[in-house]
Amino acid sequence: MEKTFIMVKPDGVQRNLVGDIVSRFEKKGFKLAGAKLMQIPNALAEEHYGEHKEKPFFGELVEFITSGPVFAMVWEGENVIATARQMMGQTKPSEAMPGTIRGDFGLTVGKNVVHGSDSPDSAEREINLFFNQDELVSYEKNDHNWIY
Ligand code: DAT
Ligand code: MG
Repeated sequence: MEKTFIMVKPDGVQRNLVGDIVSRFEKKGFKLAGAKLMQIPNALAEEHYGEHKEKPFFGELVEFITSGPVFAMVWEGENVIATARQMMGQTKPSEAMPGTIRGDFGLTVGKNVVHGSDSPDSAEREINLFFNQDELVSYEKNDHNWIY
């Protein structure tokens, strides 16, 4: 089953949105495969956001994502990568639809509450960056046959 990397950013943790965000993915029917509260070291932040290294906002982005604890998660399910991006909403909260995480909780592009992998390649890369294999749990859930 497909997996994706989702992270509540420091603003989301400070604003007490971890529970709501976890709840949205749970209720949708996705399965949690791993989760941890962590402080991102600078090197990991730079690697995670490596694709944006040349952008003018890179320094600000690294500073923000390392500014406080994040809640890192791996979620599993059919089409979870694309569906999670839909549930997050557009990068700019002003363009994110109501009902999405960013649409409901964000006001600025810098502090947009949540990160989610944007493709199968980045999901694999980001899961491996943030989680060791032994931190991911493979298990069966009783609601499986009510969702699939
Ligand atoms: P996303 O997080 O939706 O995948 P992205 O990969 O383009 O968006 O950018 C990563 C993060 O960088 C984004 O969540 C917020 C920040 N960011 C993007 N564009 C920005 C901009 N123009 N000014 C400031 N921060 C920006
Ligand atoms: Mg991105």
